[in-house]
Amino acid sequence: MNFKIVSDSSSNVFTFSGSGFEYGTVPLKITTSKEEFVDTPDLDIPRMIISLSEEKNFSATSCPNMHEWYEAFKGADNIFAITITSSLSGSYGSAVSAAEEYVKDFPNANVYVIDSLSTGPEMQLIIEKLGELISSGKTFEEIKSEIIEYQKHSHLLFCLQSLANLARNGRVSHAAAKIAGILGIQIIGRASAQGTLELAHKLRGEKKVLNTIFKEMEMAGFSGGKVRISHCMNLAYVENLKSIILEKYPNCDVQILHCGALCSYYAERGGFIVGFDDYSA
Ligand code: X90
Repeated sequence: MNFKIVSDSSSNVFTFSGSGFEYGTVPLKITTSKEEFVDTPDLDIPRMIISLSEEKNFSATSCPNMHEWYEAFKGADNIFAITITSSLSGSYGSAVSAAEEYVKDFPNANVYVIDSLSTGPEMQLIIEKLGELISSGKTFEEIKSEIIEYQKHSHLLFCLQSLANLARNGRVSHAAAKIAGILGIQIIGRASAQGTLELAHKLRGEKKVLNTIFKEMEMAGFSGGKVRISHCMNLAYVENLKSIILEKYPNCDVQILHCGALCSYYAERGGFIVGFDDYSA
């Protein structure tokens, strides 16, 4: 029983270890008229952000293809693959095609592809849960049904200062992006149950923004469960969110990560993403 967890790089999780499994990522890519950025852990994100701010003409992203997923599966016979929401990317489709090929070539292998219906830190929660389940010695089928159950209890909120790259790539409307472009306005939104991007508030001022996020978390059922936050060059701000959470739930497990390239590109400088589950601490 040789387990592997493979995620696309939108999870922002590039290294992960535990007993009984291997971990790997497949990168998404960001392309400008001058350069291609491959979302690997050694990529210099601040340099990419600066280069993007100088790029006036063109930028786009692309998801891993089937062969890249297939390569990442190699060597394992019990594979859990996890992708960014299929409503915004072709990553899930590529992973499913790779899984079909893989089980044709290795008939004893099991591959389950999870559509996270989300991205970033909610994927991180799912990866961590998979790690726990594998380490505890459960079977492939048991893990599969427990992870489907866990997904009903995990959530994602985001806070962005610009929607320009989301609009440029057709993921939100230009009208919404215009509002976000007003100086000081921050947009709070969530991943819907269907895995689509849902805009909820436009606000100004750190205190109001952070309190609104915390209120949204509680409205979604948060009561001191696990929290994972990914940010694009905005550590001080998300440290303050962490403090607000810990004030009410002192034992809460809150961890902060940097966004990788894909999430940095779409969240843009100052943006951050919050994943949490609705279990109690
Ligand atoms: O296949 C591709 O080229 C990737 C396209 C990804 C598009 C959107 C990524 C958004 C990342 C923004 C906030 C979180 C939104 C979550 C919605 C489900 C980060």
